[in-house]
Amino acid sequence: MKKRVFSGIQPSGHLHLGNYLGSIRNWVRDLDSHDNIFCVVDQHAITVDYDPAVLRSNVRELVGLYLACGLEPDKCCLFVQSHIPEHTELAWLLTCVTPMGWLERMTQFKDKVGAKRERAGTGLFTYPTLMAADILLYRTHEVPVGNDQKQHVELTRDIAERFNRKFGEVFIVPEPVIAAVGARIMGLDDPTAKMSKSAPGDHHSIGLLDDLKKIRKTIMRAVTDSEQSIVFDPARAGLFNLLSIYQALTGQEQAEIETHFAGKGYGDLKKQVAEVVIAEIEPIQARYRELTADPTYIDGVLADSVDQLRPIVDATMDEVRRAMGHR
Ligand code: AQP
Repeated sequence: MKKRVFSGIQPSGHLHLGNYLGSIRNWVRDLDSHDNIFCVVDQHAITVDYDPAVLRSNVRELVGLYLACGLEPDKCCLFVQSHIPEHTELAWLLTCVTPMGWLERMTQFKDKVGAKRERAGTGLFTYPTLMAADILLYRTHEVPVGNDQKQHVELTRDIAERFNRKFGEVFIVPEPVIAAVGARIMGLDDPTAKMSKSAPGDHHSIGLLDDLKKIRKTIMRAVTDSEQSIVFDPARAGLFNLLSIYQALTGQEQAEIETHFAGKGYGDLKKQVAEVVIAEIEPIQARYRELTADPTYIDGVLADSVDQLRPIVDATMDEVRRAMGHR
C-alpha cells in the first residue's frame, strides 16, 4: 500500500517561488510513489482580512497553478477545502480536545498578530486545529510542507495522539516531510524575512505568474552584502538565499556551486540565478495559460476529486462521531 500524502496552500495571495520549492515541486516529484491528496485551503485564508472577490479569483488561480506545475489529476485528488464541509466539523471536534496552551505556543500566530492580538479573529488562533482536521480527516501518513509549517504538523501529531488516548485509535499520527533544500526561501528585498504571499513590497517575492522581466529585475536587485566571495555562509543571508535557490533548481552540491562561482561577482551570480528561475517558471506559465483557457476543465477536476474523497471522509467521520458519543 502506498503512503497517503496530504498537503495544502492558502489562496491568500499569488503563489511564489518559496511555495513552489518548499512544497509543490516535492509533491510533483513524489506523485508516483504516494497516494496523493492536495487541497486549496480557502477556509484558512479567511482568518485574516480579505476580499471575497479576490479570494474567489485566488482559488481558481491556485488550482490552475497546481495543475500547471505538474499535479496531474489522474495521479492525485485536487480539491477546495470549503467544498467538503466535514473539515470544519472535525476542526470543532478537535478544538475541544486541544489545550489553549498548545495553541498559545504557535509561532506563526504570534508572528501574524504582532501587537494586534486583541483585535485578531479567533479563527487565526484556532487555525492549527483546522489544519489538524484537514490532515487527520484523510488518515494521512505524510505531510510535505515548508519549514514554517513544521510546528503545525507537530501539533497535529499531538492532537491525534491525545484524541486516540481519550477515544480509541481513530487517527493515523502523520509525519512532517521537509525538503533538504528550498524549505525556507527568504524575501529578496529582506533576506531575514520568509518569502510570503501576503508580504508587501514589489520586489519581495518571485510570483509564479510574474512577468519574466520583473522576475529578472527582482533578482538583480536582491539585497546581498559588500563582501566578495560566493560561498554558502548562513550568516550572509542574502547571498545564502540566492545560492539556495540556485541549488534547489540545479540539484548541484554546495561545493560544486562554490567552485562554479569562484572568482565571479554578485552580478554574475544574480544573472545565473535569474536564468535558472526563468527556465523553471516559463513552461509553468505556458501550461497555466493552456489549462485555464477552458474554465470548465478546472471545475471538472475539482468535482471529480470531491467524489473520490467522499468515501474516505464518510468513513473517518463515522468513526469519529461514534468515538465521541455523537452516535
Ligand atoms: N518562503 C517559503 N519557503 C519555502 N516554503 C514555503 N512555504 C511558504 N512560504 C515558504 C510553504 O508553502 C506552503 C503553503 O503555505 P500556506 O499557504 O499554507 O501558508 P504560509 O506557510 O503562511 O505561506 P505564505 O506564502 O507565507 O502565505 P501567507 O503570506 O498567506 O502566510 C507550505 O507548505 C509552506 O510551508
